Amino acid sequence: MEKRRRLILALDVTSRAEAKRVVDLSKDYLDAIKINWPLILAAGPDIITELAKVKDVLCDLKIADIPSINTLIVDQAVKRGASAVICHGFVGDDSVKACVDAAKGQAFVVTEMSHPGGKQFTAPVADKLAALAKSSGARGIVAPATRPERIMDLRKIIGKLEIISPGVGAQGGKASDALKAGADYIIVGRAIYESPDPKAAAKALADEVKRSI
Ligand code: 3DU
Repeated sequence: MEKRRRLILALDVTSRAEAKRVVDLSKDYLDAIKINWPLILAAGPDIITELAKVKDVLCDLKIADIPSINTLIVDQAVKRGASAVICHGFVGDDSVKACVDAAKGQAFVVTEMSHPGGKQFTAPVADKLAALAKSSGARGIVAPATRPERIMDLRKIIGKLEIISPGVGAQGGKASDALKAGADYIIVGRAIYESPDPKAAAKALADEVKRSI
């Protein structure tokens, strides 16, 4: 995943045709495409391979199982062309290590989640989850654009690891705030794919990124 445009599209649409439409319109402004269960279940896992021909694909499966199953899940994603995966850390260091090993280091660990409920269980242990990402050899963490002050806190724990940050747009976070707080990439879904003009929406975000870094 190159680090040029700093924008990752969260492609949470539920048809192959819509996925293709949004990607065609926005691809010039993206470093990667993040896909999650809605699109994988709707279009089938080969969508990973198809999208990987256009951009790096980050598989946001929020993997949270025992180590042996985590390995199987990541192997399947990588076999289909995923460049990186996202896993949960609350399942413990052995489970995270299984993801990191299977992804050859290209794994991101979820810390404090960006939605209001993220404060309930993930926020109190987010610092530990970030430390776990670091000790496991993960590439980085997922941290909330809705709470830029937490991005700053978590950065102190992870050092040079990367921060990818969802919560911009539909969830109320601002790209510029997240980037200024130390995020390496912003993750944006609805603000692009639900826009009447996804190309203009992606360009506006790309312009905001340029002004913020
Ligand atoms: O709110 P948006 O439509 O921009 O989508 C956000 C994406 O980021 C979505 O795919 C969701 O699964 C993911 N995500 C969060 O929103 C919050 C997290 O803490 C972690 C991932």
